[in-house]
Amino acid sequence: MKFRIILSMMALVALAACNNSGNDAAAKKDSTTANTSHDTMDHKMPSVGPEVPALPAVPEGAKVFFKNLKNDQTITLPFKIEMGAEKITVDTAGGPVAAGRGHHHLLIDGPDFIEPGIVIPKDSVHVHFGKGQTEYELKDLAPGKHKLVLQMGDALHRSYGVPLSAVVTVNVKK
Ligand SMILES: [Cu+2]
Repeated sequence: MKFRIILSMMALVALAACNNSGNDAAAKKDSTTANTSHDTMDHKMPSVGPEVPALPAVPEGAKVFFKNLKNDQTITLPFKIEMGAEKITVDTAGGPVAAGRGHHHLLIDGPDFIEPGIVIPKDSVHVHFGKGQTEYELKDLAPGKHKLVLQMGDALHRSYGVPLSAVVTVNVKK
């Protein structure tokens, strides 16, 4: 009688152990599946539209302009360019995308503007003012005619297009 009880108890323990290991395996499998799908989501996120806020609309009447440059002006280097903005707040880059805010970019001898929503390149002829600067000292430019374009972009460096651009041609004196 005693022996039988012990046997059946052992069987129960074995069963329980078996069930437990089975649950563990199932749990492991579940978490693996969850991790995999999470990873996949993470990888997909940057390219998925809804995660990136839309380019804010340009406020009515907003504009950017060169405060101290007129078309065909002759300048000597170094020259401190003053960048103006009206009805749009000059902000730093990298923060949340917000309507009515942006930062200046100077395009040297490039296009007249950058298509709205396009991320402005960053190199020696596409200067970003992501700290919210409104002045820039122009130093290295060969003598002669050059096109300077002011282009405002949002926190993600996406161009606001024609409405927030300004073009001047300057003549750098020898
Ligand atoms: Cu920028």
